[in-house]
Parts: sequence; structure tokens; C-alpha cells
Amino acid sequence: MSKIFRAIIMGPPGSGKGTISSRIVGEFGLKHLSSGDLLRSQVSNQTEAGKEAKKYIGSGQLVPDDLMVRLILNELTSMKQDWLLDGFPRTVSQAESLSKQEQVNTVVNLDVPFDTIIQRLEGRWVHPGSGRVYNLEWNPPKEKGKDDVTGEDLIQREDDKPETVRARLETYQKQTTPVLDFYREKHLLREFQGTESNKIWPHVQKYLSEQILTLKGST
Ligand code: G5P
Ligand code: MG
Repeated sequence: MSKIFRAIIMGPPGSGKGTISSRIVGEFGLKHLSSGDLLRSQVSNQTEAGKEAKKYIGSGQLVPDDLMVRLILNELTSMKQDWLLDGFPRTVSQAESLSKQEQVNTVVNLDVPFDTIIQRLEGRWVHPGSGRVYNLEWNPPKEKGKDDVTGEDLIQREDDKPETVRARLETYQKQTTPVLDFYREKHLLREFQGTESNKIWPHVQKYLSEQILTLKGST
């Protein structure tokens, strides 16, 4: 049986995790699991988890660890193919819970300066069904307000208001940067610095193709 490649993509809010993840999925066929997309679908379906999560997302705070760990580990249990986790873990406690269940192969960190991020998120539009992201200046949809693939409406995220973005960045600084140390100590962390996804992507692409080859062998 072939081995499953398990990767995590980290980085501050708006650093391009969703953007780079789409390219990784296109290139390597990994299954993308975004904790934020999962939460937003629970919110829009008005599940119990969604009602609880909504209280935190709107103010830029993290959803409690027990709820988050339950949701994500449950999704991963049934995963039988290579996967890419985006937005989880975000606390050391989440990282510890994940490591008890899954053996992660590598963690990619997008190190993008905060000033760059605040401007980007003001112009972000998303397709809720797929998680595809656009930016009015950088990668606008072909037709204004519509998803390129399905033609469905795009929306702006509730938590992309400038004051909430600032709160999300503070939360990241306080609660998520220790997770980088957690993976650094385990020699699993690979950092990519830059301000443009197009420049960061070729480095991520090269790195992951080497990692996948190492795990699976060349035959
Ligand atoms: P999410 O959904 O995980 P964040 O805050 O981590 O949200 P976000 O906002 O989804 O991350 P991203 O995926 O890193 O950002 O970035 P992106 O969407 O690809 O790019 C951002 C914008 O920049 C887009 O418009 C894109 O087109 C544009 N862009 C990309 N590259 C470039 C470039 O080179 N140049 C330019 N000009 N533009 C570019 O989490 C949301 C909330 O859910 C909860 C929390 O409340 C969180 O705040 N949550 C959790 N809570 C607890 N534990 C967890 N594990 C949780 N996960 C989620
Ligand atoms: Mg995202």
C-alpha cells in the first residue's frame, strides 16, 4: 500500500495559505482541508458547532481547542489519500492532539509581513462552495462578483473588516507563533519568506516535490 503524504500549511491570516494551497492541490493532487472553510460551512449550515464557532470568528478570536480538535481529527480519520491541512493547528495544544493521531511529514510556513496582509484582505472575495479566493487587484474574477468555475456569487468574509483583521493578527502573534517553534524543534518546519505568492510558489513547489519523492520513492 502506498504511503500517505501529510502536510500542513501555516502563516498569518491573509498570507496566501488558500492561494498556495490551490496550486499545491493542482500540482500534486493533495486533498485540501481548510479549518476556516470547514468552520464557515458549519456556520452557514447552522450546526451546533457552527453556532458556537460564530461567536469567536466574528471577533477574530480562536475557536476553543476541544471543538476544533474534534472537527479536524474527525475529518482526518476517514482520509485515505495525501492531504494538506490549512489553518490547523493554531495552538500548541491543537498541535499536540494532532501528533497523537497523525504523523505529519512536513510543515510549510508562509512568512509574509503584516503590512502586506492588511491591504490584501480589504480586496478579497471568496467562493464559499469551493474556498476559491480572489483579490480585486491581484487576481480578479473574470466576471465581477462571480466565481470563474461555477459562475456562482462571490462573497466578502465577515471577518475581513480592518478592525477584525487586526484582532486576527494579534491572536496569531500570541497563540500561533509558538506552534512554529513546536514544529521547528521536531525539524519539520520549512519557512518561505516574501510578499508575493507568485514568487513564493516556485520554492514551495520544488520543496514539496522533493518531500513527496522522498516519502514515496521514485518508482
Ligand atoms: P481561516 O479561514 O483559516 P486565516 O485568518 O488563517 O483564516 P485567511 O484569511 O484564510 O487566513 P490565507 O488563506 O492565508 O488567509 O490567504 P488567501 O485567502 O490565500 O489570500 C488572502 C488574499 O490575498 C486573497 O484575496 C488573495 O487573492 C490575495 N493574495 C494572495 N497572494 C497575493 C499576492 O501575492 N499579492 C496580492 N496583492 N494579493 C495576494 O480562519 C478564520 C477564522 O476561523 C477560526 C478563527 O476564528 C479564525 O480567525 N479558526 C480557528 N480557530 C481555532 N483553531 C483553528 N485551528 C482555527 N482555524 C480557523
Ligand atoms: Mg484561507
